[in-house]
Amino acid sequence: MNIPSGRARYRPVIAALAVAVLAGAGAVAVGKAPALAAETTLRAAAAKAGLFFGVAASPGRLSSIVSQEFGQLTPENDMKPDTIATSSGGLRNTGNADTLVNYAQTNNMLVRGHTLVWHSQAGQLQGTSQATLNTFIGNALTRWGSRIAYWDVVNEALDDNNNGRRRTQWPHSLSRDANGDGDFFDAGDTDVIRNSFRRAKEVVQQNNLTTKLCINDYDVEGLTVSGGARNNKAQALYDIVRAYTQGTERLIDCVGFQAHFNDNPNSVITDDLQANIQRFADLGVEVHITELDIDDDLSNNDIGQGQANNYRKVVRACLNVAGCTGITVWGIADSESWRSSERGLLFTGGSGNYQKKAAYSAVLDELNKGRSGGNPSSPPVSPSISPSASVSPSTPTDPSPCSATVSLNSWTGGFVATVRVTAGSSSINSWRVTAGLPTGTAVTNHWSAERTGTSGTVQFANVGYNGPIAAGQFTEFGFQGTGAAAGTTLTCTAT
Ligand code: 9MR
Repeated sequence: MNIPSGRARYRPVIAALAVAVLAGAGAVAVGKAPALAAETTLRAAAAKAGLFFGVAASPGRLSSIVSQEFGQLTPENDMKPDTIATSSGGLRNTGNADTLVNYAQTNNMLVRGHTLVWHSQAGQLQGTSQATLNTFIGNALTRWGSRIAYWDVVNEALDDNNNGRRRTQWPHSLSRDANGDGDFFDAGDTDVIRNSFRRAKEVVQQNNLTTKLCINDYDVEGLTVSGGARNNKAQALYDIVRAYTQGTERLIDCVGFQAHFNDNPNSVITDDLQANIQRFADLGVEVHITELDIDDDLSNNDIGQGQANNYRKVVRACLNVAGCTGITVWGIADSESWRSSERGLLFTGGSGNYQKKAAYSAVLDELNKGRSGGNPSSPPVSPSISPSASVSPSTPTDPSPCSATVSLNSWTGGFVATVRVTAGSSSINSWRVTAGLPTGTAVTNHWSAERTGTSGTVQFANVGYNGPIAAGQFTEFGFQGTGAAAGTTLTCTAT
């Protein structure tokens, strides 16, 4: 993926809207995709839909269900600094972490490392310097290398109560806001988030690792909180991710929404979950639901259909955004959860003897519907709340082989465009999107496509992995530019 770059500071403003969709001409569509049989495990259904479905676990919970049902593993506690870090940033006591990584490798599961820089469970690192944190980051990253697909480099950096501020306790006390303007991005500012990601990125590059570097937090899932007020914590996270992905440095590869949903007003499931996932994905990062559990209070103490419907909403919101590439539940069974009284997981039972809940069946069913198997669970985003525009409804017009729609994330003088290419009633092998840009608008960067041209008529063609699209399915690519993109026309052709 090419890296959007070139913007150091933003003034997020809204912009808008989808632009014209012109179905393509002159292309020959090829054979219909066969009807697909439903998968019978979460792991297989998710893989078919193009994402992972994982679970948090510890060595004592590695019963056969783990590798059967889940394609990804997060150590629930065994990679936290209080377990594995020495006071000088070395490693100790890595046995449980090794067990989990080995198990995952044996069973072809992805691993999410959790977590490097965190105010909680810091153990011997509590109060230490950035230099020692950097030493620890280097040691932890190289200990497991590319066997860890994703690392939570920074966890829970933002304050509670929807105040939109960062935490002030260590390690955030290492940050300095020199001019007091409320951000930590200016020349002269020190930022423990930036510095930790810089160190992690350096280690990844020096060691040729494929590990992706994530920032993870809770109560950041919706654009709004209960009652409709803006989710300031989500906005603060968005500002951080934007600053460290769209500027000259691309430090952050992925964003984790913990998704511990409960009846705290800042922790409910809002209808704009999908739109919030989308705006992060529009920055070119992968979005993951990392610690999912859903309090039965959110369905009137119902762990039957009520809770199942809540799970459906969350899974559907992720599936509807191509950049949402994984969902992890925070444990197997209610009784073994950190919040067992909330009965928020997919299984009852325990100790290796588990029974599927209605929520399990709902998740499996939703995953089996695939990426475009359901309607968006959210209405269009209100511009007063989010700088992101919603994806316009895709309206493939048969017999055209494909169609293209765009969603824009714009600010004064620039934009990021996410283009969705949807196959018509037949599958396609390759596609080409011709964009007619308004005068004065130029493309500065693009990803997940080949590009010819910079301004005026610009051609985008699929890269190797995203050319084939099954009937009715879609893929997405993106580009960044200067000027304004509203009024851009798109034409899609396919073979
Ligand atoms: O589930 C974890 C629980 O077993 C630990 O006692 C707890 C200690 O802080 O951490 C729990 O996991 C947390 C995760 O690491 C970060 N996000 C919130 C999770 C639930 O508290």
